[in-house]
Amino acid sequence: MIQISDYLNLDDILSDEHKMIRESVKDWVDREVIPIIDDANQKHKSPDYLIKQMGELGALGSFIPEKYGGFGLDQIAYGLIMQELERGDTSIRSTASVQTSLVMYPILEFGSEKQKEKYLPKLATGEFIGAFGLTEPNHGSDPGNMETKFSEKDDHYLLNGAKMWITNASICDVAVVWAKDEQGKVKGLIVEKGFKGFTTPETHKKWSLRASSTGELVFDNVKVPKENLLPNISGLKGPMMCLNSARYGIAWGVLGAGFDCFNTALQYSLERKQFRKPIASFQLTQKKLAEMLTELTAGQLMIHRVGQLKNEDKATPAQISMVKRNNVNTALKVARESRQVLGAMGITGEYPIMRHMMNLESVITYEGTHDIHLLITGLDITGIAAFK
Ligand code: TGC
Ligand code: FAD
Repeated sequence: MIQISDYLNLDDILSDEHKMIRESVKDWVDREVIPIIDDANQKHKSPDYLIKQMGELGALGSFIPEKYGGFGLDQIAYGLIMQELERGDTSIRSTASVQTSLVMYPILEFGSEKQKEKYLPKLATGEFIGAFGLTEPNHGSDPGNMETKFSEKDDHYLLNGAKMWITNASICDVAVVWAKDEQGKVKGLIVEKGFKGFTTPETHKKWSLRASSTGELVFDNVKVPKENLLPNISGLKGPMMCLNSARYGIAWGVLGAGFDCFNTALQYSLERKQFRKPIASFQLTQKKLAEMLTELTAGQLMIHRVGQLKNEDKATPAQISMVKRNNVNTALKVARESRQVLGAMGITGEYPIMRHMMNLESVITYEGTHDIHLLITGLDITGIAAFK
């Protein structure tokens, strides 16, 4: 079977450790994810039992220091893990993204020593499942206007409000929740399953990310112990710093989905005959295949470079926005083109393309929409914010 996923020999600039990590995640995805994932999507059911296996694999908290149960790997390794997971399904990568970049990262960066010791090791093994609450029913692209708030009361805080579209809401043990204090400053709180007044209704009937659980986080006078406030951050830059890390991982991840679509289309086009010839022999099919591989390869080059910058702590939020936007858009276009190459077969669960395509319709919206990322690039170029 022909598989092209490294046209410019980027493997030459990876270390042996990078390649070994990628191969072990790839083997796990082939063994545990591929055989069950179409059924999970068809049945709209998240395969939660895989989360502990991801912990054993090192896919949760890959760049978190070993002393907190993480694996101390670099940013390229994190990206390669995301790429292989999303080759399996976006829902699997989403869980690893949220756990690593949106839950473990803020606890590591902004948490107290006690919080790090309490939560990080259990999040790394998958014993705890995490969620990240920023988006609200009335505030998606403009989280700065959030309405969820907390006030001080004796030895605790009282939290009120609601978050919506939250990955793993209904199965989470801990949620990092962003809310405004009495002075209107955005702060992070760790809310645990079982706190009175904290409910997590599931969102049903999605046509995208059907193997991922999505829901709400609802806070009705929830008493949050004062020790659960993240002490070392104040302001919207807290959640935005988490998003920089998650958006970076997404820009790698979607290439996994994109290459899976491309390789499926390539293989099918070599085997499928019409007019007594393989459809791969027609110029219009070759145009599709050549353009898909060119765009995916350009995306790989971009994210490898941003990964190098990130390893040196030099990647800017705007550079990450550019590559998130570009690579998600590329993967989605590749999925749509690949679907056409397969004709009617492309709409079935026999092949992964339609599933990836539907998933990528979420990815182009979450973690900042396609247009918001364009406006972030526009702001970086001109110095003028066009989104307000
Ligand atoms: P603005 O006035 O520009 O900034 C407010 C403060 O935040 C700082 N900041 C950043 N800091 C670090 N990294 C970034 N990327 C930052 N962006 C902004 C900024 O410097 C400022 O700091 P300070 O100290 O001066 O106060 O904020 P704004 O209200 O104008 O909004 C800007 C905008 C639109 C770019 C931003 O809010 C945005 O990116 N909106 C999109 C929202 C979003 O991405 N939501 C994602 C929710 S989580 C999710 O989708 C998870 S999906 C998970 C999965 O399943 O994989
Ligand atoms: P809106 O902000 O209402 O935008 C609607 C449209 O208006 C978009 O096209 C947008 O680009 C456009 N628009 C908005 N403002 C402007 C402007 N100034 N200029 C030009 N156009 C503009 N959030 C979390 O906090 N945690 C999660 O775990 C999480 N998981 C998610 C999982 C899934 C499956 C999905 C679909 C979403 C998830 N989200 C999560 C929410 C996601 O981050 C938001 O959906 C996203 O930020 C966009 O917000 P919105 O849907 O409210 O769209």
